[in-house]
Amino acid sequence: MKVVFSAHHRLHAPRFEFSRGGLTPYSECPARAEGIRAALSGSGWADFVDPRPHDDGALLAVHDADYLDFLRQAHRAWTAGGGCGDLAAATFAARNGRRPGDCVAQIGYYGFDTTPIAEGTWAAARAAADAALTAAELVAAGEPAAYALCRPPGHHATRNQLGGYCYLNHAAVAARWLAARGPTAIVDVDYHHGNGTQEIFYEDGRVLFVSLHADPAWEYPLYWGYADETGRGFGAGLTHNVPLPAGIGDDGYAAALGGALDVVRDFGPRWLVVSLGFDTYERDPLGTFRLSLDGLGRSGRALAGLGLPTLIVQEGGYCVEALGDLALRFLDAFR
Ligand code: OKP
Ligand code: ZN
Repeated sequence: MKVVFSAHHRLHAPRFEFSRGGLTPYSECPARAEGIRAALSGSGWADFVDPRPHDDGALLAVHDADYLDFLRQAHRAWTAGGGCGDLAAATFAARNGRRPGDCVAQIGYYGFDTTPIAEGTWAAARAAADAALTAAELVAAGEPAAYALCRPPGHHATRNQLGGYCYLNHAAVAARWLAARGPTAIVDVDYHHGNGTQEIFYEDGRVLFVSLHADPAWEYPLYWGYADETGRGFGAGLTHNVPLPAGIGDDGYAAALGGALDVVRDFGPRWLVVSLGFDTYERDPLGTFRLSLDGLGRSGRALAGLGLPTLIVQEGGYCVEALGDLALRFLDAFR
């Protein structure tokens, strides 16, 4: 299987996140992608490919130009103004507030939580978007499946806001590119709701968005992901959210995924994009689900069973020592 990976992810290494009223070490760390890369390198079947550089065209089909400009230069402006370390928001723009000029004000305008911008954030996110686009091109050219080992993740990033460790929405950029070549289904199996992806395609009639996730009534991202969010306009009926209870195990999850995949079959897409998170795993430090390694394998087989050309995009998963095994088990189903 083609695996698209860029070492540029290592340039993105924020030191802290704001959590439970204080600073804690950043969970979305470089060791995550390195663990997956190392496991796949030893697999004998992963065929590593460098991302091809793309211009901003495919990004601009998803994100606002002023948001991309902000991401590109924010850390530079922060440092030039005397800031040190990561740039993070402590104040957020009121919904009707103006677009400010200062970088500290802008991160509270271009974000919905305290996700920081580190020195190498833009380079890493840009390389991850290139990885997802390269993998999409491989699938469009006839590969049955391709895996973009993206880091940072992307599914919380909206058209114009960062959040939840995400800056550019790689799955959305690739899905919009594929959707120009035929109807596209996105299945998001990260533990958290993919609010950015949902927002981007909410009125899009060419893209089905189906997400299984922890109930937003008590879990991040907290304000989106309810079952009654179903799309609007051309996209009416093309958003399908399945909030799940804490503690759900392999059998409960498989049943929910089976129902979600029936929705995909009814839509009849030409392409499948999987937003893949391993934070559903029983030992994940952020999650509350109880999926085993075998449960992740079952999810892989169920998704492969759709029989569609498939782009797999890495999102979350924070049990660093298990990520390699989880990726091997899940991806094995697609080759
Ligand atoms: C990203 B992905 C406070 C708790 C909220 C944000 C979780 C982002 C998950 N630190 N943290 O969907 O795996
Ligand atoms: Zn997640």
